[in-house]
Amino acid sequence: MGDPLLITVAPTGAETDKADCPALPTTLEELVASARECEAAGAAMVHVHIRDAEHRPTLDLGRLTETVAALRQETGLVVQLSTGGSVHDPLEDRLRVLEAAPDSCSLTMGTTNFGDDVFSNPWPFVVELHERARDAEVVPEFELFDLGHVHSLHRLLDRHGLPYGGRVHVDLVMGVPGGMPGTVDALVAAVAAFPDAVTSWSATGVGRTSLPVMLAALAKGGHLRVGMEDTLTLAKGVPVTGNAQLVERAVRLGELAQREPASPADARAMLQVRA
Ligand code: KMH
Ligand code: ZN
Repeated sequence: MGDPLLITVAPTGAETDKADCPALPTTLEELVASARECEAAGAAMVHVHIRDAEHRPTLDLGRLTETVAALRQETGLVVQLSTGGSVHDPLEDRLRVLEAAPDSCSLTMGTTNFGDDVFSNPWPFVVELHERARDAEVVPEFELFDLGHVHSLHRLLDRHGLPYGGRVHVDLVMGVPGGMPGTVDALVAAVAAFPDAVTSWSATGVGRTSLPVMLAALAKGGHLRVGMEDTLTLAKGVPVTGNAQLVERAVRLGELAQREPASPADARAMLQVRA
């Protein structure tokens, strides 16, 4: 067997409307239930976006804090809060996500076109988030949407040092319209250009790029992120009915690649999250 396979589940995201996808976990109860199912299926980390009472994306600090507490109470998963939020969230609100004291936070390495929108990550914001996360002892997951973001990661680590815990975990988010494509070639190019400081990485392919990106990541020895934030169909015309389905598929692919799912304890050690 190869190294344990870290499976991160991103169950909700900020882009899909509940009305269009009733199975999307948008309430706290639905999120916790989905996270429990995903942990049982083999996930070790959860990447969290939350919604308000009308199922709209929110970065409300009270709700975020309550969500972290509930996920800690009901699961053993490493809890990663999104600092990306939705494309409409102000930068200051995104920085304040750290005050909810998650184990981990996402940290996107630059601005990218995002469909018809712009996902804004100006350099001073990236640096501020990196430094605030280190001060708060929160382990970042560096989100790379584009090949240029790989080089921004070099620049960040060279000029501003390693994150809390000393490990550098990266997630390639591929196939977003406006970012790098979800192809084997793009994945190989990104991994080849990683800074030496990178200690672990995962990949996620949005939409129909989900499967090719998973297969390429496994072939390159990476980890996987799956979930309804990124993928709403299992195949053309076959809707996902719940996040655990996507985790189960990742586990099956991992087993074919001779990788057993990492436990949450394995993930905590791998990422060096705060005890
Ligand atoms: N919702 C996207 C605009 C992250 O979570 O950090 C940003 C996103 C990345 O999902
Ligand atoms: Zn996200």
